[in-house]
Amino acid sequence: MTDTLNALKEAIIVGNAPAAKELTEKALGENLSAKQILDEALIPGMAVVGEKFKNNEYYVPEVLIAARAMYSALDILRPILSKSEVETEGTVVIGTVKGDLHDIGKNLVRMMLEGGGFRVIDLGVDVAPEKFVEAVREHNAQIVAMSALLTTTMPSMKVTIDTLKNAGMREKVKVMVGGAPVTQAWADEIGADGYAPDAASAVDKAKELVRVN
Ligand code: B1M
Repeated sequence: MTDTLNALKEAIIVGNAPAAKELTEKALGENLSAKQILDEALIPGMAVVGEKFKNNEYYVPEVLIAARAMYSALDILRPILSKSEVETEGTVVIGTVKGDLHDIGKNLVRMMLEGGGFRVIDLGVDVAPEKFVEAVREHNAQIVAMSALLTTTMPSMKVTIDTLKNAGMREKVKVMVGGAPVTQAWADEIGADGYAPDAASAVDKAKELVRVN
């Protein structure tokens, strides 16, 4: 890893937003790709924050400050990651499920999907099953993408699938799920069409799903 990426990772860990912004610009100036900056500095930085939170070295305020630093870097990378050179692959409705306020991973997936050529309708966080269904109908989406970070909110994914079924729309849309506690086994159990462990593979999975539509 380069010195700049190392320093950027550190800026995320300590929650220094101005430094994160400056170092992201510096890394781009050194011709590092947006994806490399994301994969080698931002995501590993947030992973350290997660570990510290888990070990009670960090509490909620420190985590929020780190997340703010991550966003100040992401704001710079977003237009680059989202720059699409291909025709729209399809429309994806994305959101974090009901009861869940975590959105950093979901936002990364959204950005990568946009970068991969999808039109993305982002419903935000704490999205009720009915809202997903409404948005799929309104935007004629090919994929509904749900993120969950809490084991307690994962069941809302299944409720959303059931709500799609009850609305007679299950056959019209592919369902993709992800988030730290989500697994392929969970996706199979609830009858989702696809699972992706990270933002980059979410794009591959979404492309695969629209191809078999
Ligand atoms: Co929360 N939190 N949190 N938190 N938080 C976790 C998730 C936790 C694992 C921490 C811990 O205890 N070790 C734990 C969950 C335990 C569990 O259920 N098993 C937890 C808890 C308990 C809580 C609260 C209940 C704490 C409390 O209040 N007591 C509370 C719940 C609030 C709520 O949602 N109702 C809470 C609150 C918060 C903050 C608000 C402080 C903040 C969120 C800020 C925000 O998102 N705007 C926060 C954070 C930041 C975390 C940790 C530290 C980091 C999460 C993160 O952003 N990771 C997290 C610990 C951890 O994960 N190590 C933790 C970085 C992000 C890039 O990764 O989101 O996994 P991730 O996304 C990845 C992949 O999962 C995947 O791609 C992404 C990029 O590669 N992916 C998908 C994600 N969605 C996808 C969808 C796809 C495909 C792939 O297809 C549709």
